[in-house]
Amino acid sequence: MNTLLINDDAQGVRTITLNRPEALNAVTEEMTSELSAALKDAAKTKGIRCLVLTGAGRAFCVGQDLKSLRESAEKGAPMDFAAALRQRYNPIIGRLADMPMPVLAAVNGVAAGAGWSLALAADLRIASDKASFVSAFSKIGLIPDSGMTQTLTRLVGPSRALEIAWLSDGISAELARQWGLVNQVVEDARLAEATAELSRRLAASATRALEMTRRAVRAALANDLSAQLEYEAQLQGAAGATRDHQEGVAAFLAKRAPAFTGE
Ligand code: LHQ
Repeated sequence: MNTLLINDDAQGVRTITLNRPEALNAVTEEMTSELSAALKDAAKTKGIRCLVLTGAGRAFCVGQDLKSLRESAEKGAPMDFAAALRQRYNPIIGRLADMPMPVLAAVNGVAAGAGWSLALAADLRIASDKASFVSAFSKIGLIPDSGMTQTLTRLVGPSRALEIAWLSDGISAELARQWGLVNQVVEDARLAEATAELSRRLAASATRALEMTRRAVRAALANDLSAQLEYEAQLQGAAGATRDHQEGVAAFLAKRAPAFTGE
């Protein structure tokens, strides 16, 4: 992996670090291909119970590398945007949304363009107080992509989503927290520690129930009440058949901490 660093800890947390700090982790073809492969691998590797996505250096990720975009145009092979999204960016967003474990974005610095879309595709976001968020697309005559028109709209509603997208003003970590765009803001020096704390807590949980909870919460945005009640019944049928459910009940009755295994 040239553009990513991948690290596993003993608690079941895998951290994928976007690693082109000299270019603020701008996204290249190599990065989308490596990230796609890394997500595929994380999804099928037993024992990974929380995935953390973060960036090396002062940025989280600034989206498509505009320098490489211009270079391809100058070489007479301009990027086909629709194809780039369909073949490279969208599969990454789809994979992130369907990971079998919680996905946490640890936003260490600026997140712009599709870099912000990546953070929005995570389940939860923890941000350094030095992080900031900027849609940026409008400044180069594009529309928000890589899921942002949906993820952003669902978090803040259509009017604020349009304000953010049209104006592309930088949003501080604290304002992002107030608007529900990030779950936690911590002092920059504490980001690694706070991320480890939260990700390990998630990794120690009943992983399959967390994944099914995500499915239910997502479905709730589209379902009416009776469809949602039925979906909950189906998912609870599956959750009730897990080993972790047995362990949770046994631990409760024995007044001890549960030892969930993710099964
Ligand atoms: C960059 C970039 C960058 C290259 C900063 N590329 N060098 C995908 C495919 C198909 C179709 C289209 O859509 C997409 C998805 C997309 O993501 S499109 C949106 C792409 N991203 C942007 O438009 C963000 C552009 N960058 C910015 O607005 C600012 O740089 C931000 C707000 C991120 C950071 O601002 P500052 O902290 O003030 O830093 P800076 O602007 O001074 O940038 C530092 C360097 O990083 C600078 O290079 P230099 O050689 O002068 O030091 C920038 O050119 C470079 N850089 N973003 N995306």
